[in-house]
Amino acid sequence: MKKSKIKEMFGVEYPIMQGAMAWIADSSLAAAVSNAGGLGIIAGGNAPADIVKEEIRKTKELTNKPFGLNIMLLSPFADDIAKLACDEKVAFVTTGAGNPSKYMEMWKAAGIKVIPVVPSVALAIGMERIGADAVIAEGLESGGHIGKLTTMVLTPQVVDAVNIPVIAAGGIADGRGIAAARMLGADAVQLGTKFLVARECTVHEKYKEKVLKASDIDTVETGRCTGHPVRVLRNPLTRKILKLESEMDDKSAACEIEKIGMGALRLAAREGDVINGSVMAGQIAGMVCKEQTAKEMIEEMFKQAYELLGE
Ligand code: TUI
Repeated sequence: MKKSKIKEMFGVEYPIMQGAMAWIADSSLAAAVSNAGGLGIIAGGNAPADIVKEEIRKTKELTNKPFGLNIMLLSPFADDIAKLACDEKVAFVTTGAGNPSKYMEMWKAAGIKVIPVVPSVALAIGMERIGADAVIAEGLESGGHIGKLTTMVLTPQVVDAVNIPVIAAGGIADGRGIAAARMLGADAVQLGTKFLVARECTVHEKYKEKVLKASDIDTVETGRCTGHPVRVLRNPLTRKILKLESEMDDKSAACEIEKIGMGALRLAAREGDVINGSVMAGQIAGMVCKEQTAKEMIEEMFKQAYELLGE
């Protein structure tokens, strides 16, 4: 892991990216991760371009290290945020929840590195063909919107299928997970749930508390019927959604659940309503038990990973 193409690509100390968590991953967290030697990311989420631009400007004030911008492709503002990446010349973009092909030419022309999240081998191959610089193989252990394969299964298959670096995501929160990802052929890792409880993460304290207290079996998957399933921590909202899903036909349930959607994430992340809000987190939440700075997290995890890997 001491040798990593992602490290070389961006000139950073550690092959680790912070997950792009909508309503959560802002300038404070992104700059902290980049200043600690990793790669911070600002999440565009569903926010309009002027808000995201402000976060990019703040991040530039807080760090002179490279950082990225995530474009959530289901956002009504995805086109604007995609263009913003070029205007602001961020070091790289990551994409989620869809196929970013239509933006590729524009990003490449602007000299921006492009790193899409891929839930399958087919999409990984397609992304490499149109010029992606790396891909993120994100397993269903992750929080938020998820695909159908686990990190353990997806990572090595994507690694075998493409020649660009593969970043493993989903279910990683310590040095053992990082070392395991390396064994699967990953060049780097991406962690979201772990960074939720970083001291620099501005998510509501009640959200942090819920992650810190979670056990191994506390996440559930909701919204399969909408075509955009999400992993969240179990709470009264998820009970309501799961009931809708079991009682209604897929189409009517999807309609109801879509209405609850993004608003619920904002409610939990910003207002701290962890009863009626959507507390997105990965299955590894059970192992995320202490608040630390992003720097402490990264240094502790890599010390362990390098020991295990004998590096
Ligand atoms: O995007 C994520 N995680 C997210 S997005 C999000 S906001 C949201 N909230 C409610 C419903 C939907 C979104 C919260 N968490 N992770 C990356 C990711 N991308 N996971 C899975 C995918 C994905 C799925 C299908 C990427 C590409 C894809 O391609 C389909 C196609 O069009 O080929």
